[in-house]
Amino acid sequence: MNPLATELVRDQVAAAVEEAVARTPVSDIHTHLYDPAFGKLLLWGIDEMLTYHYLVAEAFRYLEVPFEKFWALPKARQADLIWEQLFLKNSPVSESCRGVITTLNALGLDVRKRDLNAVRAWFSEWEVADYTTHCMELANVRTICMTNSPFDDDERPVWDHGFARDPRFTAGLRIDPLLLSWQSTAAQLSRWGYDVSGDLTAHTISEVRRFLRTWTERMQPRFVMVSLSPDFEFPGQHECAQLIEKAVVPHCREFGLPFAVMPGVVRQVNPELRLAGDGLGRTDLGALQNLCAQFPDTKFIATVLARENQHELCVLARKFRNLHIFGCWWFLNNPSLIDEMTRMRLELLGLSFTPQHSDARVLDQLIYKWTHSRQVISRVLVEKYGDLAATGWVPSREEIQRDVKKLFGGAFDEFCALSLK
Ligand code: FIX
Ligand code: ZN
Repeated sequence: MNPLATELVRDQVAAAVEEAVARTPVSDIHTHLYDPAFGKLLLWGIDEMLTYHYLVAEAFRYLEVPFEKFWALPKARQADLIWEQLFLKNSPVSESCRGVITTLNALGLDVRKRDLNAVRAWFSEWEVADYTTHCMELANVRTICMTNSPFDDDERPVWDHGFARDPRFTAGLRIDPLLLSWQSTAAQLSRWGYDVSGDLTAHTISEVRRFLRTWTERMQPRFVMVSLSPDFEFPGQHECAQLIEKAVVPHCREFGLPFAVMPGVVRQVNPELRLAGDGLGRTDLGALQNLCAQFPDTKFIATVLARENQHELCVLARKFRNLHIFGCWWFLNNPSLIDEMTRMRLELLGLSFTPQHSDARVLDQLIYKWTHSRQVISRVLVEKYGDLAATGWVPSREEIQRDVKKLFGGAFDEFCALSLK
């Protein structure tokens, strides 16, 4: 093709990609949001956005208030302090701060005024049910996967009591305490009527499986999920590895559910920051490789927290069709890193991965997390399709739409439906 024709084709391809990325609804496969039936557990509104733990960590870069004094304040006063430091005294250029502004702007608020009380007044007019639909429409999110823990004392009673499910919210059965602090969890399971002992005897394992079965039947989750520290080992004699091998993997196989692993988090590096106090470390992905190799008929989905692990994670996914990788998790959810990771994943895995999840903890964050991610994903795809088009393989609008659907949930659904027999 001559250079002018190439340029024209690139423009057409770019327009088709931008349209497909903007218009394709996304299935958000990992969030900390809740079906509105969970009441106060579904966080939303300006004060929740401002006190998001990402912003708390950033505010303490500037704040001179002692930690205990900050935590003793009512949420609105904490939000005032964060607003003052991160938005008024400094420009909100960080990704989390920009996110608040993107969200307010998309909601139609005039951010130029920098008037927090006017923003609060606007939010006070909303009912949560309508607002949920409004945010999902603005973010163009089709389904939201929750993080559901039977060990959460606020959440468990809602499941015990039962509720009419909102079909837009799917569940993810989260089991960190079971795998990461077995001794105290065993005591908890005993109190709930499971006949378990501290030792992982065959009987205890069968009771753990009964626990997993009960909660799987109750929640109907899309997967069973755990976050892991960077030094997680598999196989091993440690309780975590033993429980994975003897209870979780067989359970996932029985129910045809993927086991979602999220290695790399170092919890409570600075406990004074509470939820904002977690850090990260580089994981030895040999453990994940062993899981995939030892259980070829079990599905694993993975997102890993350290940037340094991303290339080897892609290579691992090339080796194991029972591994699906997803998202740019937490400290990776920044445009420069989403760009780098999405590029690398497309180059190594084609369309067989899920580029992003939101990890939203506050409903409104769906808007910015997906707006920002869509911008980056679109930019990377424009380049990739443009390079293809230059060879003469010009992707049609339909092909682009098909591919974007895969990236926004289709590939994940296909992976879940895949037969590994
Ligand atoms: O473990 C997780 O699912 C993490 O995403 C959270 O614990 C973390 O606090 C978070 O919100 C990250 O985005
Ligand atoms: Zn999360």
